[in-house]
Amino acid sequence: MIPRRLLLVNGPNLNLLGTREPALYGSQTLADVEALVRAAAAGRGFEVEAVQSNHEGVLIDAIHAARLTCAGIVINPGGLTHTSVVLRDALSGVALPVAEVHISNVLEREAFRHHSYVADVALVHVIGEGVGGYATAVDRLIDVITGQADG
Ligand code: CA2
Repeated sequence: MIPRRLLLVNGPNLNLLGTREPALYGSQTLADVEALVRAAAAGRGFEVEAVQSNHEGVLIDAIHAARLTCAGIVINPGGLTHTSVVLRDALSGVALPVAEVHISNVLEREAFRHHSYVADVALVHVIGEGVGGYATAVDRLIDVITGQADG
């Protein structure tokens, strides 16, 4: 039986959401993001466990712990997107379906943000849709988990 639970992972600096840089990241807080994700998941009968950390190892431990308790992972790795082989290895190691989310459109920003170490281990990518993109990612990930995805 697949657990009806998702892990939501937010990487470094995303605890600052809603406090600075509203033009890039909007005015909603991390608590707002977590509430949005819980509501989107609840609408599909899923619970959410949420973690945000500024420490790579904390994120990796949470991903490993999800292996037996969650059916999928929604992750905004923050700046680790562009730097972290170890985060990518953790995601690929647990072999759960992954949705990668970016609030801003990284493809229209600096060149160093164009490459994602997570992109090819994720099945769902939602980029540049603002905070609302997390809800889209939840829906599309649950489609994958429940076998409703059309590819
Ligand atoms: O667009 C995204 O969601 C990013 O993952 C956000 C990261 C950035 O390094 C990625 O390239 C794209 C940065 C998160 C920092 O969040 C802040 C929020 C408010 C104020 C300051 C930082």
